[in-house]
Amino acid sequence: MRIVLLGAPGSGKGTQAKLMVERLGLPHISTGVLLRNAAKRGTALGLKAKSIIDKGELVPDDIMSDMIEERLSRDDVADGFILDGYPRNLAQAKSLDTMLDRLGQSTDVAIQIDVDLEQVIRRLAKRAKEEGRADDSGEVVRHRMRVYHEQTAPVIDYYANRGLLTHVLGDGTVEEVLERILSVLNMNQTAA
Ligand code: B4P
Repeated sequence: MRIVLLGAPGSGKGTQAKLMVERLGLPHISTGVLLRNAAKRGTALGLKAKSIIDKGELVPDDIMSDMIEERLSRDDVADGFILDGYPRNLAQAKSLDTMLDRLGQSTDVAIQIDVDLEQVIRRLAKRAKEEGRADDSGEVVRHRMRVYHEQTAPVIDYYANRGLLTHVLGDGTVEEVLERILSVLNMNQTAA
């Protein structure tokens, strides 16, 4: 199963993807994690990405498509994946389809996790205190939300128009949200 997780920053994509790995046995591909790991390693790409992430901007599409193409070409994703944080704009959505097409694959479902703005701002403020991520505080969060509404939100319609979109309410505990996701995937029997 090839799953794309969509949602605003702080909606729970990364949190849910980690739990879904245990339940579904699929690899988790997070572009945020790939970028932060590259930054920690101090590669030229990682350092460039860090300066962009810390401002709340999107990393350029060509960097992201190279990164995703390399990751999707590995053997462990042959039977599926949970993609978290990509695509983040329409160009990336089209690019993903082209890449999957070349591999003889396609997206099976896109899950949009819906959470209201106040709640995501509260969650990111809490994470800023706990983990010190530079992009989780103050004006940078507000900018990330603007970028999300302008560039990422249109991706929801892209998948809706292809009949692949399902919405899940992201309010409540992480376990409640996980059960809703497994339920839309018809996997809730395994969640008991
Ligand atoms: P990401 O790492 O994807 O950051 P994120 O959107 O904040 O999501 P994340 O998965 O970390 O957090 P979650 O909502 O699970 O991206 C970071 C940056 O990288 C982007 O801004 C961009 O600059 C760059 N980037 C990444 N992909 C890119 C792309 N494709 N193109 C260009 N640039 C790209 O969790 C947030 C917090 O909420 C956590 O503290 C969690 O514990 C909490 N939480 C989650 N669910 C909860 C619940 N139910 N209740 C209470 N708290 C909850």
